[in-house]
Amino acid sequence: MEVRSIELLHLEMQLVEPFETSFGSTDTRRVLLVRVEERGGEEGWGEVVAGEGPWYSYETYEIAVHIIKHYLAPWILAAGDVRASDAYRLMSRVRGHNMAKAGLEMALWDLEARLEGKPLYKYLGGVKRRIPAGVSIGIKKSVEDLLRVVSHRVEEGYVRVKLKIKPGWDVDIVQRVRDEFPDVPLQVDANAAYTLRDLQVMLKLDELGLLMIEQPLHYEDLADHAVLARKLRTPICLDESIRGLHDAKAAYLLEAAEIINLKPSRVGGYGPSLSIHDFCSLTGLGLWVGGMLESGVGRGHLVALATLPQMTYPNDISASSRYWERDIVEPPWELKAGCLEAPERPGIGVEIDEEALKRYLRKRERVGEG
Ligand code: OSB
Ligand code: MG
Repeated sequence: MEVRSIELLHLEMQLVEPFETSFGSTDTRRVLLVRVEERGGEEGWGEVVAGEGPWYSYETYEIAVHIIKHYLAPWILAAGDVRASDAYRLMSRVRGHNMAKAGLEMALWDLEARLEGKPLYKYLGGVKRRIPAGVSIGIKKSVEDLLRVVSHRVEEGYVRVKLKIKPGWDVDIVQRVRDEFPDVPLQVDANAAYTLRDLQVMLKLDELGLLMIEQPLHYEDLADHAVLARKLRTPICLDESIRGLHDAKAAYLLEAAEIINLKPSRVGGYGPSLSIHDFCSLTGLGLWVGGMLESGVGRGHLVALATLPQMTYPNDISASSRYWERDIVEPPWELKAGCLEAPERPGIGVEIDEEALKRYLRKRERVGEG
C-alpha cells in the first residue's frame, strides 16, 4: 500500500476517576491518535500512549510528536509501497521511542487489514475472540475506598483484579482485599517501587496467593529480579523491563520472570509484539496484554493482540466505561460475561465516533511532508 497522508489528532480526555500508581497520579489523559490514509482513501488508526511526563518511561507526549513529525512519518511517506510488517524495520534508525513507533506502526496494520477486508485479530493470527478482562485498580485514599472499588469491579464481572502497590500501601491492603474477596484472582503491580532491601515485604506478599507480582524492582535491573525470583513462589511478571525481544530473551535466560505483561506500545508495535509472543510460545513464558489507559482506538489494538494463542492470563483490557464517560469509538468496548470480544468487522473493528471525537479534539495536523 502507498501511504498518502499521516495525521496527528491531539485529544484531551478526562478519566472517570484519577488513576494513581507508585510513580504518580493521572486524571486527564492527553491522547494522541495517528490517522494514516492510503492512495485509495482507506484509513487506519493508531494511538500513542506516551504520558505527559517521563514517569512510566522516558518517552513523553511532546517528544513522541517530535519524533513522529521529524523522523518516522517522513520515512513512511517516502517509502513508497509499504507493508505493515516492514514498518518497524523502516523506523529502526531511530533508537528507542517505541511508543511513537507503535502509534504509527499499528495504524498501518489497521489500514492493511481494512484493505484486505479482514478483522485485524485474524490478520495477526489471533485465534480466540473472547478476551478475559481484568481490571487494574490504582492507589486510593483509604482501604475502605479501595474495597468499594474492588467490590464494584467484581460485580461488573471482571475476572481478575490487579492492585497497584507502593511502599506503605502493600501487604496490609492486599491482605484486606484477599480477606474480603477470597476467591477473586488477585495480582499486584509495583511499577518498580521496591529494591532488594524490601525482601521482607516481598516474602509477606508471597504468602497471599497472588497470581503474580508485576515489576517489583528497578526497570533496568533484570539481575535483581532474578535474585528475587529465586526467593519467591509467586511468579514475577515484568512490564517496564521488557522493551523488546532482546529483554524477553535475557529475562528468560536469567530466570528473572515467568510472565511478561506485553504492551505493544512499550515494545514498538505489532512486529516486536509478535516476535515476543512467538518466543514465549517456544519457551513457555506466560504472557498477557497490558494497558496504558488507552482510548477506544488503542483498546481495539490491545483486543486484537490479546486474541493470539500464547496469551495465558487475563489482560488489563477493561471496558470503555472503566476509563471514560464517553469513549471515542462506536460501539464502545463492553464487558460480556467477563470478556471483551474481538469484532468481526475489518481492522480494529470499531469506528471513530465523530461527535465524541469533536468533544475532545484540541488540534489536528498533517505531518511528515517536507
Ligand atoms: O503499569 O500496567 C501499568 C497504566 C498506566 C501506566 C502503567 C500501567 C497502567 C495500568 C493500567 O496498570 C492498565 C489499563 O489500561 O487498564
Ligand atoms: Mg505494570
